[in-house]
Amino acid sequence: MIAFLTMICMAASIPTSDGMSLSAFTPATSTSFTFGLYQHTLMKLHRPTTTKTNARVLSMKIKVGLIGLPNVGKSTLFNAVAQKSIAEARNFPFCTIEPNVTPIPIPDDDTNHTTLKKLATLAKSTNALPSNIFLVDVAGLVKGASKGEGLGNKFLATVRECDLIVHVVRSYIDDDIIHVSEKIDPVSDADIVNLELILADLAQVQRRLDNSACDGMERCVLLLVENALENGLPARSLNLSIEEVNAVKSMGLLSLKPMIYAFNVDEVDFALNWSESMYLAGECMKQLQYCDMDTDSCMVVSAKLESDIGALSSEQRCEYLESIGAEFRDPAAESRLWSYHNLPLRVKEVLHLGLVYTGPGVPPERSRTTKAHILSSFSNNGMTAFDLAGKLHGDIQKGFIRAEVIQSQDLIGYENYSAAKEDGRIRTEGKEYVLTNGDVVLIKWR
Ligand SMILES: Nc1nc2c(ncn2[C@@H]2O[C@H](COP(=O)(O)OP(=O)(O)O)[C@@H](O)[C@H]2O)c(=O)[nH]1
Ligand SMILES: [Mg+2]
Repeated sequence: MIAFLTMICMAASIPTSDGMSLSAFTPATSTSFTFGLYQHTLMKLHRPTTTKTNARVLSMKIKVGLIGLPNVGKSTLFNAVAQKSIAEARNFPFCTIEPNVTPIPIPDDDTNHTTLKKLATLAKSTNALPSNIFLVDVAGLVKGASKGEGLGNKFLATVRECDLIVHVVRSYIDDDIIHVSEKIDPVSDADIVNLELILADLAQVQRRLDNSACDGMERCVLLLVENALENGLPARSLNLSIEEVNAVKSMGLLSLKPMIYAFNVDEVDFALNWSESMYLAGECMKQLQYCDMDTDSCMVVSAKLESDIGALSSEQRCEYLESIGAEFRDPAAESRLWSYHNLPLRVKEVLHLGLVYTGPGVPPERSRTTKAHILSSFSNNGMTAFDLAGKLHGDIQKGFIRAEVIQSQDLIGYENYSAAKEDGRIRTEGKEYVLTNGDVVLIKWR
């Protein structure tokens, strides 16, 4: 049980949760960097006082890149999540997407689109459209990618466009699947990838600093970033403010992007020992040299199992899981295992995303769609009712009169929108109103 991660933790002297105490471990270092924790502390002490922790400037279309060494299971995980996500949200609006990019609906909460479904029922909508993030299956990275090895530059350019990185780490044993360094070692694998990201950023930052056009806030931030990178620290560990992130935004710095490690374990570790695997994945993460424990997080996935049985119905999956000894009497607990559900939830949490809804309150003859929209609390200091009007239609924004607002959980308690209105539960807000997670908004326009 817990075959692989236990093995790694043993090698790394990490006590497993059942109390094993283990042998010495010297992490494989592939660089002459010193791990500059003291330097890091000093840098933090000298930061300007305007710093806002973990600021993110997100693109309109949120992209999540799957990265990792070849054969770790990125494409398998991508397919598992894509096939299930598309099956879960059949009534997608049609959208043309490039190959290897798939939309994934963001769940409302830890249940699956329950709020959206309830709102759609209340509004008698025929369409319930979830909001999506986009998962990108990036080509495998190899050592030397920062200098153009493998698909180096193409790989890095794709990742630069992403808002968040899911770093897939091979933690399954299968002698039939080749490993690029012929040895399975999640800690060393993840460090190879992280180091390439740091080296690629360092080269890019130094090129930019050599340019005399780089001045003011941009130069200040890049000097800070250069210092961090030279000490083996990802740029995200600097906790840059919105203004600072904006000053270097166009560079798409790789190590500035938040990272979720996805430890790809085998089906036994996943289905039978999920909690233990999660604990061990966290312990593995602590062994990583180029990781920021304050901002990075981890999850456990089983790409092959998820791709093999992910598209089955919940009952069929439970049957299968029972056949290998795992029991999920509660289907909700079972559905929470899977990456198609967990991954967007983690992304939502890490990027501090919320959801707002439109549709209920619009007369059915005008629209029969209830739609969720992503609310990013870090973008542009929060989305206003006016911004949302612009997302719906240019004319709606131009003719904006006022917004009617009610919290979704409050509205769900009523039979319909009119009943909530008669009960005085609907507030009137102006253009400047900053939306909060769970708001249901009806824009009145001329
Ligand atoms: N045994 C096992 N094989 C896996 C797992 N995930 C991926 N593979 C296999 O590893 C090979 C490479 O997977 P792929 O997803 O293409 O890797 P990528 O290069 O990271 O995209 C395929 O033959 C997969 O079936 C896993 O969790 N367990
Ligand atoms: Mg692949």
